[in-house]
Amino acid sequence: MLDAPVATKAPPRFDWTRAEVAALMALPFPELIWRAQGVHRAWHDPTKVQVATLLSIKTGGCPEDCAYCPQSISYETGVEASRLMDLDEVLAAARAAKEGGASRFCMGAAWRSPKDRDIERVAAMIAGVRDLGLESCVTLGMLTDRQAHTLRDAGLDYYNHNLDTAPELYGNIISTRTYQDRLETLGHVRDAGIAVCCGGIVGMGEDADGRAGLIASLATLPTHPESVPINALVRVVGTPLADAAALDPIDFVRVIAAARITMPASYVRLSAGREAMDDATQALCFIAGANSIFAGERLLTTSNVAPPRDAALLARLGMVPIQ
Ligand code: SAM
Ligand code: DTB
Ligand code: SF4
Repeated sequence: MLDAPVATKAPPRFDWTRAEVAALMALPFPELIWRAQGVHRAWHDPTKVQVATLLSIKTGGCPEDCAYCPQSISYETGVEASRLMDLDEVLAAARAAKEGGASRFCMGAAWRSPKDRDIERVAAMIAGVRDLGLESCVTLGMLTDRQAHTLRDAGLDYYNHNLDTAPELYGNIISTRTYQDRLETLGHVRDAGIAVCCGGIVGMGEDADGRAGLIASLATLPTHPESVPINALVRVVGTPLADAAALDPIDFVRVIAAARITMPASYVRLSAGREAMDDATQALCFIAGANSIFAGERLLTTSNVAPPRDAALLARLGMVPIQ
């Protein structure tokens, strides 16, 4: 287990077993980081980080019951439901994100699945974002094959749809859809030729084996997601997971390292939960192979790291955004 070569670009594997991922994650921390660094440096420039900005284009009132989510109608979280934003407002936010240094603009909607008329409106947003010279990503819930093609025709670069947790834990977190539903949408997105952004959330009460199950599920998809967001649960008052025990930061870094090793070509995104992390933990995540972040005052409904703190951290680490 300990004698992996450093900085060789071995072809990605798609046959990771959960036991292998669990064993990787359980390595002595210096050994795990050494392996993750070897893979990271073979595939990526370790000084560069991709910066994406998020906008909630349709907030709250979601009929799904995801136990972590402040936007579900099932929970009293104080998030006010709103309708789909107008094109002009969305493009103004995209322009501001670009001026703030973002290279990708991600739009999220609190839908179980979009209606066809919603897809037409989102397609116009995607085209507008592309015209600004930004990459686009949307997350709209479950898609049909036809809807995925419409989004691709509008120029969509990435679709975000997370597996969220290990297959056997999914039913504890969400009762209104299945793991198989998620896999089907991911298949439609992939078949339409859109790059896949797919990851999960840790710190929802799962154990190390559950975290290994999530990473093994992602790393055994027929093609690795081009982007793998690893979210640390943002514990929102009113959701069933408001009082979940905080995850040990070292265990979080272990998940990042396992994602990096098993999905070498992918962007591994240090996603939600950064605001509650100290700078040293974030630095360890970058060392373990994270090379993408969400920047900006807000995630979707919750707050994010203040931009000056991000700028100061990247400067201290000598890291620069990918343009
Ligand atoms: N409704 C769509 C869906 O679920 O696919 C798109 C929006 S949904 C808010 C996007 C992702 O945000 C979820 O899959 C989940 O991984 C993440 N997320 C939501 N609430 C979160 C929280 N409290 N902490 C961390 N991640 C969260
Ligand atoms: C993802 O994996 N994380 C982002 C993005 N994809 C859409 C969303 C995080 C949301 C955190 C809770 C909120 O702000 O509502
Ligand atoms: Fe709805 Fe997405 Fe939140 Fe689940 S995660 S409640 S599907 S907005």
